[in-house]
Amino acid sequence: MVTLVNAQTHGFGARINQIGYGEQAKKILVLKDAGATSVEFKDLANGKTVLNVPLSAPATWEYSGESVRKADFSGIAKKGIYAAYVNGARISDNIIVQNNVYENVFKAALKWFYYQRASTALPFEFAGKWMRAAGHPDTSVSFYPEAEKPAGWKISSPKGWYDAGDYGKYVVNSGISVFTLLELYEHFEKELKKVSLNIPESKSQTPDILEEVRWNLDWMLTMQDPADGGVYHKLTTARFSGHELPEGDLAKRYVVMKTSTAALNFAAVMAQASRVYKPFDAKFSAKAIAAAEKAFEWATKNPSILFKQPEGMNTGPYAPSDETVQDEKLWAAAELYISTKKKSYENIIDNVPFDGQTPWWGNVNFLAVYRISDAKNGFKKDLNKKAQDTLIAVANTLKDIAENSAYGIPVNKWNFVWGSNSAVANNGILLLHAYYLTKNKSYLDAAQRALDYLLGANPIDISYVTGHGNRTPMSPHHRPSEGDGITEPVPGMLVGGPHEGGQDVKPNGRCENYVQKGKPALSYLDNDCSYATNEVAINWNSPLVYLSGALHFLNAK
Ligand code: G3I
Ligand code: 9MR
Repeated sequence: MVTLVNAQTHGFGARINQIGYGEQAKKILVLKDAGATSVEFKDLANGKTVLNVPLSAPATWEYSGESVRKADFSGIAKKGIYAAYVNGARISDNIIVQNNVYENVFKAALKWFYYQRASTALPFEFAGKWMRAAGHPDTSVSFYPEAEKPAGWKISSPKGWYDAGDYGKYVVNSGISVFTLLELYEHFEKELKKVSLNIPESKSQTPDILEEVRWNLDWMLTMQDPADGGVYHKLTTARFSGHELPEGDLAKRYVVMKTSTAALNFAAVMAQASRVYKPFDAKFSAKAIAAAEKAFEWATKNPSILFKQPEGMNTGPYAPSDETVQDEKLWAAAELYISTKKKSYENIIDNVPFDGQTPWWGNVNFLAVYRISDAKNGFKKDLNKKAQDTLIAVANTLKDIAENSAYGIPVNKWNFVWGSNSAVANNGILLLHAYYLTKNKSYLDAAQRALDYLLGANPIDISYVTGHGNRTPMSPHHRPSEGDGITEPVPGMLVGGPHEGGQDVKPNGRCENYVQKGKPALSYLDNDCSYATNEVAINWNSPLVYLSGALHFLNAK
């Protein structure tokens, strides 16, 4: 009788999805090349060999420099726990095959947004041992720099999610983060109506995912100036705080300049929210679309106000160097057209090209492609066709990489930036959109490989999600996890992931130099000093929620 092996402090060598696989999922094992040419899989319940498959010829993965071989064990399609062997020696952790295997990691990733709530205590009943006192009421927020406003100028801007490992609240990053969570609801409404997160609002008639997102939407609404519809870019302290808990961070907080990017991200998600929340709160729905149109109008009058960090402030900019607002304008116009059917919004889309960049906070063009490519949104046939062609063209590039690269992961060289794990997750979401459009399982299989990478099939041999996997990040750059005196970090957080920018490596600084030049996939450090590879963020967790949630629901179909 083979003893079931529990999680080891070290892996067995094979790179697999440490959470497991749905029964019909594509299953790929990656192994550093040591000459083996085949792999045996055993059912750990009875020690019987269930599959023997060949290993591919060795190939070098350009992002880690490793020479590896792949084995496709999709032939194992029966619920169970398995392990892989080469020449009789075990080479893999437990391989779990079961259709609901992603339920826990999906719910933990989504519940994490509750742990990010500002302006409220998180009681034990809902937060367990990561309970904490309230911080940042944000009911009396100044303007930065104060000299630009009348003496005593204040606004009340409570609630919202802390952006990341810091306590700032940022409208631009809220854009793609809120979109992604609400789009998951739009795509799996029936399933999500049954998902309880054990949050204070769980007893309401509104689905928990919508209750959680509402916490941030309510805050976003307070960031709009009722006088002119403009939207403040962020709400933060002047400088990043120390590593105390929210209750201990008492520095003055400010809103700063209105920007075109904030207004357009705001307009897009408020237009989306007006549709999604209408069956549950018609008043909020009406408020959201009015706010959306007002913000879009402000941005039309103020088309190129880009964020500029004020003197003396060092918190997040969310303003890439190559900033344009063309992508935000396209996305906002698309959402507003779907909500209002006003031709004026659709006409804007006629003149804005679709680009092929997978969406991130600095380029949301592809969010418009998702919308316009979906025939049920009612865009003109030529726009719908152009968007579908763009979606399939980019998806084919990613699918080709997943099918033919050494590790078989849909990732490009330019994805290895700060927050690279979110780029992989967003590549997976793009592939799922192509699957929805074509029903071609090869896109689903490629999306599976994106989740496999995040959950263990990577050169670091860890699951990048705290508390979910056999080996996971233990020291993320996340102030509540650093300051709460609890060894285990808050669970369900996707860390930023490897890249070779090394922005957190300073001479005599706390971060050892973890960068391996030319090997971005190896340039990662599980240490809270590394905000460039080991922080957490709402725009990183939201695509993890989408990818793990969608595959969870699709596995059940
Ligand atoms: O767009 C360029 C690309 O063209 C170029 O090839 C690439 C490599 O040089 O750089 C790209 O710009 C990078 C940009 O992210 C987009 O990837 C910048 O170098 C990089 O500095 C920038 O990092 C951002 C970081 O803040 C610093 O501003 C991250 O995306 C962003 O996620 C992160 O966000 C922070 C918030 O400011 C504060 N809260 C925590 C949060 C997560 O760390
Ligand atoms: O904690 C901050 C993190 O959220 C940001 O992503 C990062 C880069 O902007 O900055 C972190 O704050 C550090 C600051 O930049 C430099 N002094 C140390 C701060 C805490 O690590």
